[in-house]
Amino acid sequence: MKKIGITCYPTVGGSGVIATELGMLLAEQGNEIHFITSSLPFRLNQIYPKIYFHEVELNHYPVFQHPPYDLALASKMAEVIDREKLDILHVHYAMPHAISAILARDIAEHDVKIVTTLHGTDITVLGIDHTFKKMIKYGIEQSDAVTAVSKSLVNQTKDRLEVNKDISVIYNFVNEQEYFKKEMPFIKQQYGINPDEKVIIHISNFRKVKRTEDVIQTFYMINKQINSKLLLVGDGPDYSAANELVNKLGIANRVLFLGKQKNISDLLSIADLKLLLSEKESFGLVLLEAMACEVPCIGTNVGGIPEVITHNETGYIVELGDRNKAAKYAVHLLSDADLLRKFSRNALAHAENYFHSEKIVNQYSTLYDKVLMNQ
Ligand code: GMT
Repeated sequence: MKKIGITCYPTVGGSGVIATELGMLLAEQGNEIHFITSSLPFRLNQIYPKIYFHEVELNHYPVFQHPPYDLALASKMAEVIDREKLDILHVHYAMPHAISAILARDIAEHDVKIVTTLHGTDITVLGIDHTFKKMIKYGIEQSDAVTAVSKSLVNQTKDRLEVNKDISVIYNFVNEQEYFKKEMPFIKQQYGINPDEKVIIHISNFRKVKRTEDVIQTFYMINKQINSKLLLVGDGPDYSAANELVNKLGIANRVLFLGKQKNISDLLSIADLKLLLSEKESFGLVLLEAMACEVPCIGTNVGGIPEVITHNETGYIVELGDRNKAAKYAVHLLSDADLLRKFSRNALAHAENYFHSEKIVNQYSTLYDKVLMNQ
């Protein structure tokens, strides 16, 4: 049994989900888990006997223009390391979590090992910002072990930050108890989707990097040939621009803006195809969620996406911005029932074979053992 601290952005997309699910599965294996976060991770919505939550409180002192989150986090981490005698502190995101963890390790009296997982945005966005480049490099090099969620992210980290550190690839996973295809014909009905209409889905935080415009323009072309509906799930900065574009193209009766949703696997269960046409994506957890629900995916040849989608087997890969090709592949797949069934089966099999939660959690456990043996 190990005592493991976990820090993540509890409410932020895939990285928060992975960190929380990992904590829950490690607890099921008998480990004691201590979440050190600014709020309760959103998936921790019931009592788990081996899981503890330590809230990082931000006090607003009049002398500070901004409350110092990173320092409050480091201080809470040091307190929990010493009181709970943590063996491992696993932080998600180098910036700022690894930096806070390193400071906490220096402050604490108890010996703790730091494992950092890179999820992408800190390298692909912050890593090119010179203000933070050295800081992120420091966070990575001073960690006891570092993982990244795809090979592509390892290469980008090494190229952009010139880090002198082994970085292991540990892919993302989904909770298979939650992500599986369910029979949900009534959901189609509730949304006014006819049984013979194909459903295409896009799920994201509608940041610029997600290229929502490409998704809508691709759907516009698909819809000319296939009787279909587009579900847009999530919310973010480009949401209203997406709405305007849909109206401009005259397809408002074909596109459903669903905003943020909780039961993503229910929505995936009525989908035939998923589109993720991002310009930056270190993994694309939503692709794996789709595959686990038997939904083939079309994604761009960007970051870790080609490590998740196998071209021509579980979906298709297109060059960034190539909406014509994406639409062509989609029409080809959606108009051939046998091919669609085959791709759906392949998608599930691929998710199970390469990204099964048990396999991935064991990889993290093995890494923790290795780090602890080196002390
Ligand atoms: O993509 C985002 O904006 C959210 C961000 C996050 O913190 O969840 O996603 C990053 O981590 C995910 C989990 O590992 C990956 O699936 C996403 O691809 C990655 N996003 C980017 O690299 C842009």
